[in-house]
Amino acid sequence: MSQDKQKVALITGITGQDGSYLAEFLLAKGYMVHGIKRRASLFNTDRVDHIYQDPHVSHRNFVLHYGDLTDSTNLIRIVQQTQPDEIYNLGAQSHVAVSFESPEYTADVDALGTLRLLEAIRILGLEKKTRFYQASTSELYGLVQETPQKETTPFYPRSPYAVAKMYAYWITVNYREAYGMYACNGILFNHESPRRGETFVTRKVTRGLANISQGLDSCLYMGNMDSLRDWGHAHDYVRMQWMMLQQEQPEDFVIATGVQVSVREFIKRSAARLGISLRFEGRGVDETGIVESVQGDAAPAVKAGDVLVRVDPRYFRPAEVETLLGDPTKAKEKLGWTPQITLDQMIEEMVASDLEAARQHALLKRHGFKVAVSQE
Ligand code: NDP
Ligand code: GDR
Repeated sequence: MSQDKQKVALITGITGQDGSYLAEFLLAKGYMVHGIKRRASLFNTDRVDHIYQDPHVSHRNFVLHYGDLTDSTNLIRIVQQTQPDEIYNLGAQSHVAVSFESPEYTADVDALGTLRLLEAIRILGLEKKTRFYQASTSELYGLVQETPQKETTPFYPRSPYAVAKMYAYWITVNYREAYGMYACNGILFNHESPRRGETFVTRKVTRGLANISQGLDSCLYMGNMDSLRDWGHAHDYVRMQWMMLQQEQPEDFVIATGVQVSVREFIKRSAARLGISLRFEGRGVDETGIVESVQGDAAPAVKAGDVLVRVDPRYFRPAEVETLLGDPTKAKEKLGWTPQITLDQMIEEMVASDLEAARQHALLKRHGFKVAVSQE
């Protein structure tokens, strides 16, 4: 890329899990990276602080702009100023359970936000210059019609989030067909990392168990542990987001590992990384995860017989997506993409990161400082 003109990318949702990994990835490829961050009353750039560049230095290749997917004029102005070669639309109200609480806002951001960005490209006459990536989701399959799910599997969304993302999926396809835009959907199955938001199930589990192991908390309260997911690592998935925009023709791809485990199994494996062996007893709201044994002094605050996991129906969803399993054959065959990080490696990384934080918090607590460990 050194002799070529430097490519410019604009990322919405840059302060989120995927946005932060994608920004790192594009910077390493020599891109000029612009990102949209929301105004908040507290700093909200934790995930990108390590790549932040002081606005007072010249020749920055990482710039953040205040903005919001609900604000058309702001989006048009940022796209006009940055003239991106590639837009990655990762911004969203991305929590499925929260979308039942705030359905209208979710639709505004996740569905209409996508339309606003596509319109910004069109209004500015950038249809032939700017390539567009839409963060579509396995939640589109919802009540699954076929297993495993692939690009041709019919959609059956089961939440306001998924319905909003369905609009975003089709408006992306529609602008590609209607205006010849290079616009495509990555239908990504769940992907996690140590940067995953604390209220998504994997991070809730690794963080919660790490806190319990250090005596900062006593029990993890969970929803539907029968739920089955195909979990990959965000690091592998953002690489694929970029690959999708480097093809001759825009196409939609399923990105998944092809391996499925239950929430319960994820909890067991995470506990095992902390040296805790868990047995699950009961069913439904009576189900508990009981400590069978603890390896050496691996989890100093835990002993055999402790109940570490209980079910709280508060975390059940009005309509649940019980099972998701992706078939990434098209991505493998057409783009040569395969995930490189296994589920167990990812669990190891997430547990290690949360354990380090828990140990620091435990130390602070021992010295009389107040430490917040809430699960939500
Ligand atoms: P996160 O929740 O970690 O990040 C979402 C980002 O969107 C944050 O930067 C957030 O800002 C921003 N955002 C929220 N509302 C607005 C708004 N109104 N205007 C502008 N930005 C907004 O999500 P992930 O990184 O995990 O996911 C990235 C995208 O991929 C999302 O669209 C998600 O729906 C989708 N997706 C995710 C999958 C996953 O398993 N992670 C799987 C499939 C799809 P702030 O930091 O201020 O909250
Ligand atoms: P999901 O992820 O809804 O698949 O959406 P989440 O981690 O929230 O839930 C996965 C499954 O775990 C069950 N579950 C719980 N979930 C949470 N959050 N908290 C709990 O206590 C709990 N107990 C059980 C859920 O019911 C569900 O079945 C994620 C998001 O990143 C979306 O943006 C993305 O589109 C999809 O993945 C693919």
